[in-house]
Amino acid sequence: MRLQDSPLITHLYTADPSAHVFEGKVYIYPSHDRETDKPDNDLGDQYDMVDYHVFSMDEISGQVTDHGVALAIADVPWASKQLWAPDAASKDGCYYLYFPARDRAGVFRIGVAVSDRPFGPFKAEPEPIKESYSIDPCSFVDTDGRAYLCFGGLWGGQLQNWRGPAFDAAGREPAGDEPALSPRIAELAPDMKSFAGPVREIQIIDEEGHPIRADDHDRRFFEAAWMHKRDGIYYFSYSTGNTHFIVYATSDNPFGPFTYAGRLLEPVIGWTTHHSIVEFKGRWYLFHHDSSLSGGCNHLRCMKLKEITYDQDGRMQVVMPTPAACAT
Ligand code: FUB
Repeated sequence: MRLQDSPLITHLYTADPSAHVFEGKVYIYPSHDRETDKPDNDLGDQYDMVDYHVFSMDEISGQVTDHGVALAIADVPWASKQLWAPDAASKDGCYYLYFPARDRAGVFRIGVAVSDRPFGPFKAEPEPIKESYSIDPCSFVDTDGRAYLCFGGLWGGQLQNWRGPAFDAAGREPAGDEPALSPRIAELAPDMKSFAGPVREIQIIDEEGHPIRADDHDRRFFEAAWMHKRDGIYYFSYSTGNTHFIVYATSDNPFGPFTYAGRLLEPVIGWTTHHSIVEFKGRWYLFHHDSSLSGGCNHLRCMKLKEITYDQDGRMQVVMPTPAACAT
């Protein structure tokens, strides 16, 4: 079976799909894009989302069920605007939705909301996760049961404002041969609602062990962190932002360092690119988005699905689908 290159759903605009297998189904936790009159700028004001829907599939290529609004910004006591890319995790029969939003001071923080069902509705905690900041949370539960939250994103995602212990409104990206900004990781406490340890930087290095440079735009981290594990190898994948690639790096430790390993996805229609990787029934899949459904509007995106294969050395390759009209 070759997957079709068509949007998973067309009745809503959706982006940043984080996929997980819960209770034998694939659940997808995307951003819910909407029309807005906000200006399209490098800070991402046009990504002015106000709620999340959760989707599920019993089978890959099967029907996609929309479970409706799982969380609305009006029900998040600390948030002011911009519900950006979320993720979810499960532990002991509870489900945790991790999401970034700007607080009342305009600073991105990461919140958590809880439900006893994978599709919600979720109830938000009254405050964001202490010591969290920036955007694009990715939860990763290891085979030993320890759970982690990776996060971070440049420009509108404000990672450049966190080069010290506090938010610095004048913070700038490093430049030239300085090390690029690193994504962040913290271990989650047993309650899944707080950090058990300090926020650490995930170092991404090249084949020679040098940190990826700030001016290496084809390989440096920008946003859209995702972590998964296969055959004992930790894979950390991410968007390179203004060069629009999804790339990945590997390590033997979730804290890194991760060695750059290659490119997964070429630029798609639209400025942003963001993905997740999940195993379902023995096969691996890439969920991602592009802006094809809106004819290329950057902030009106649609979720798509592709298969991933691994070679004998664990290198990943995305199987590009046949055009929709020809797919069998
Ligand atoms: O959807 C809003 C933002 O766009 C996400 O947080 C980024 O990863 C980018 O996809």
